[in-house]
Amino acid sequence: MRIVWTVLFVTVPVLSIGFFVAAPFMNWWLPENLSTIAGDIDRMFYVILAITGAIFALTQAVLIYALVRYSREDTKPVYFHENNKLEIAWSVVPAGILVFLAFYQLPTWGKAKYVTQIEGKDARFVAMVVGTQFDWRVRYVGLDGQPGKAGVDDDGDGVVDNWTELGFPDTDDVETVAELRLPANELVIIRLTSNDVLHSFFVPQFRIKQDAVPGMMIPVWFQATKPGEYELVCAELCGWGHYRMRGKLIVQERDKFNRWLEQLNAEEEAVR
Ligand SMILES: [Cu+2]
Repeated sequence: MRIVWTVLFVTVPVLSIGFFVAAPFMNWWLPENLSTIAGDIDRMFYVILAITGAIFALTQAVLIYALVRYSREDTKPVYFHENNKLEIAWSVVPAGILVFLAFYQLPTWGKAKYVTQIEGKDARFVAMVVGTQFDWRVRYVGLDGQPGKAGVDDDGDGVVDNWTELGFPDTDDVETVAELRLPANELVIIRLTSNDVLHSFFVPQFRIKQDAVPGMMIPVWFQATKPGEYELVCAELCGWGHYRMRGKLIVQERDKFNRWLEQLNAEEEAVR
């Protein structure tokens, strides 16, 4: 029996480390890095992985040393209570690491989340994305580049519609479901909200994950670096149909994107 447990306990860590080492070569590691922010996020990930990895290796080494050194049957255990030096050390060292990480991540967090980062930059508002049980509804600014008909009070409430309200009034804007198209190599802004419960807008290749919150219009910006078709998923358990709340994110060159927008506008115009 002893041998079974020994083999089991040795196999698990050996396999874990084996898979970890093999992962980058087998394409099981991080998805391709396809936005301008992704490099910063990955750097954070690797710094944290290095710290936790080093601590893991150290604690395992101490554990194995103790197992081997004190497993002889003639060793007598020693019991003692409190060890101030040890307790101070294992409180101060992790606290120091956490404080370091808190400051180290600030520039990346700021770049990804603070609106001041894109003020004055050529960032274009492309679409509003509404999480709905269980779909992503996307509404693009139309050919005029403005939400709603530029300067028109779409819903008659005395305010020029700027999409701060939900609802889909009749405008030159176009809509899609479960498909978000964006131009490549441009800093784009989408506004994210939800119709019902919390959802989370997640595009692994762009390292973008942002909650969609009912009643809030949250700006999300990024610059996609490669045209292609990617998966857009909901990363928040939002109800029974959560599993099917996935969409396509299609990144295209600007002229192709504009042509698609024109075509969709013509199609939607025909049924208005
Ligand atoms: Cu969802």
